[in-house]
Amino acid sequence: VSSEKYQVAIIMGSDSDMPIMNEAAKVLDALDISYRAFISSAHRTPKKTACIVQDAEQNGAEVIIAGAGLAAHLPGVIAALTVIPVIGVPIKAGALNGVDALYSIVQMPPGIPVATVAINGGKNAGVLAAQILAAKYPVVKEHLLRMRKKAAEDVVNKDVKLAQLGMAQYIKEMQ
Ligand code: RP5
Repeated sequence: VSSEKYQVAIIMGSDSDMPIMNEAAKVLDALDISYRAFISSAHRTPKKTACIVQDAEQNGAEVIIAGAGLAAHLPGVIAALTVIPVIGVPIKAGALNGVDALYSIVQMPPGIPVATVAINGGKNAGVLAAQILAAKYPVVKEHLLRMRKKAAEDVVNKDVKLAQLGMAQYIKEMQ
């Protein structure tokens, strides 16, 4: 157990999950939210997973983002060990392309929820974690509102560009 405080724990089942989980980390970085990232597997290192949850509790984590692929039990096992809200990210891997992980993560028994985002939905996991924190931290809420405004402006600007260029030229410029 470390002693550095952080607001969010990001836990992934394998380093192969990292590119997707990094999308969550990027959102937290952009919103100035502190986090610590871990690799641990519900199946391969169950005891280490329990120690990481203990680390998160002791160091003040207020949200946990957990991602795994295949028979993805990591988010559910973590949720069983704590009442810190857990956001689950089903990772696309293997023959079933993430549908196995989605079902494993979303179909939790009553009483032990995991807030499940889309397959490979790392970015939304970061945004949802921030929204949970925004209920307590006004500065996070301000950052989120600014991010939403920018996303809306981007759509408006794209529509203006489409009106100016027409579709054929717009697509050419996208390539
Ligand atoms: C899961 O198995 C991991 O979360 C990962 O998505 C998948 C494959 O793991 P590796 O074989 O790449 O380590 O436990």
